[in-house]
Amino acid sequence: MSPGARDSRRAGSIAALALLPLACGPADVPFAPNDVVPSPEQVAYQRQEFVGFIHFTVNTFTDREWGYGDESPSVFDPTDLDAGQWAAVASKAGMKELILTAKHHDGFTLWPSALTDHSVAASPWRDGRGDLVREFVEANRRHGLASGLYLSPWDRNHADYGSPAYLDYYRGQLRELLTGYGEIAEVWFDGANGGDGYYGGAREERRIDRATYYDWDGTIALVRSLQPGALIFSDAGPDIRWIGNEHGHAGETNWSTIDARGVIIGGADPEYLNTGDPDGADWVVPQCDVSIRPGWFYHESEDDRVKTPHELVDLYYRSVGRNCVLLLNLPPDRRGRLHDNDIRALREFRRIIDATFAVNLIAGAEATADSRWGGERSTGAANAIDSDLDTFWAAAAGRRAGVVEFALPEPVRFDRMQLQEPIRYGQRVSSFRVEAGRGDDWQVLARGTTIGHKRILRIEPTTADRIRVVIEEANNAPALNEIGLFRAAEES
Ligand code: FUL
Repeated sequence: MSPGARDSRRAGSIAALALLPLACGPADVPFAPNDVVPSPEQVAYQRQEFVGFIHFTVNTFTDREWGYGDESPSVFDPTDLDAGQWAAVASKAGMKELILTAKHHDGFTLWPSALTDHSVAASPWRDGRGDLVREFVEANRRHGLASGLYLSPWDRNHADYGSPAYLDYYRGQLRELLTGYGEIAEVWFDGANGGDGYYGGAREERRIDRATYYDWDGTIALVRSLQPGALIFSDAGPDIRWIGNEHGHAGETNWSTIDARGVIIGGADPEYLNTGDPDGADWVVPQCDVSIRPGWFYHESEDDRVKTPHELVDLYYRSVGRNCVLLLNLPPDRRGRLHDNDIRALREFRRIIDATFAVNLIAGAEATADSRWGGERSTGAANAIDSDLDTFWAAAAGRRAGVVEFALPEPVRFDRMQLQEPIRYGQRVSSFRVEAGRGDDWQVLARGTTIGHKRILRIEPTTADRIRVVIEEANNAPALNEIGLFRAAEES
C-alpha cells in the first residue's frame, strides 16, 4: 500500500470510531480514541488469537529445511495427502486460520502455476493434475477456517532472481493465487532473502538490495487491489508484523504500534519488533510464529521432538498472553498428513487451555473504580467483568491512571490473571500492578507494563476476596474491557 493509502485507511478508521455511538444514553460523551488505532479487520484478526502454519513442499521429501532450487518435481509424491485432516486438527485445536507455503525458497509451487514448470503439475502427485492450494482452501472452508498463503519472495529456482524480470514473475504468481482461489485472509511475506541457489542452472550467489529490490509498496498495492479484505504480514506489516524471533515469544512489553516506515523487510531490528514502539505511527498486529517441532518442515528424525503440551501452553502465555497472535506451524509428513505425535500434543494443549480458562472466578464480584469516563453508565467498572469485549471501564477524561477494585462474595483461589484493553480505541497502558486485599492492606501480586488485546499473568496461587488493578501510567484515559481470574488446570 502506498503511504497515502495507508494514511487514508487509518484516518478512515479513526473517523469511523469517533462517530461510533457507544451503547449509552444521549447525554453520554463518546469515548475518544487515540491517534493510532487498528482497523476493524485488525481487531478481528487479533481476536482470533491462534492461527496455524502448514510448511509442506519438496523439502518434506528431501529432508531439508531450505531447498536449493534444483529439486526434481518428481520427488513431490505424498502418498495419502488429506488437507481435510490438517483443517480438522487445526480447528479442534482452536485455530481460526491456516497459512500454506504455496511457494517456499526452493521455488516449487504447490499449485499448477502457468508461469513455471517447477510445480505440482510436473510431479507424480495426483498424476500431475493436483492443485494443493485448491485442496487447502476448500478443506479450510469446509472446516470454517480462513486461508492464508505464504509466497516466498526469495526463489532459488528461478533464473531471473535478482533482476527486475523476477519481480514481474513474482507478482504474476501473486495474481494467480489471489484471483484463482476465492477469499484469502492473509498474505505472508517472508523476510529471508538472497544467497546462493540454483537460479535456472547458474548455481551461484545472488545478493539483492532488501530495501529496494522488491518494490514492496507496489506489491502491497497489488494485493490490496486483488484482495481488499486480506491482511498482509511482513516484518513491517502493513497489517501484521513479525515478533522478531521464531520461538513464539513476544516481549513482556509489547506495543501493537511501530514506525513501519523505518523497518526494512528482511533487515529489521528484532528487538524493536519484539516490543513494538509506544510512539509508533502505525498499528501493526504482532504475530508470534513458531513450529511445533524444531524444524519448519517434517523430518522423521524429529518425531520425538514435538513440543510437549506443557511447552505449548508456555508458548501460549508468552504469545497470546502478551498481546500477540500465535502462529503455530504444523508440518505434514510424507503421507501428506499430520503425525499422531503432533496431534496428541495439540489435543492436550487445548484441553489444558480450555480447562484453565473455563471459569472466570471474578464473575459476580462487586466492581468499583476511582473514576470513569464522562460519568457514562457505559464505562462503569462492572463492564470489565461482564464477559463482553465491546463494553469497558474507562477512567475519566484527562486521567492517565486509575484503580478498579473487585469485592468477591467469597474468597477464591487463583494463579492466572487476565487483563484486556479495548484496543479499537488504541493501546494505552504502559505500567500497572495487581493487588490482593489483606485486612486493611494491599499485597502486590504482579507488576506489568503493556496490556493490549490480552495480557495473562502467571502468579503464585493466591486466595483473596478483594482484588484491584492499579493502572499507574497510560498515554490516554486508561480503559479495560475484561478482567479475569483463573485457576490453571496444570502448572506451566
Ligand atoms: C523463515 C524461513 O526461512 C523458514 O524456512 C520458515 O518459512 C519461516 C516461517 O520463515 O524466514
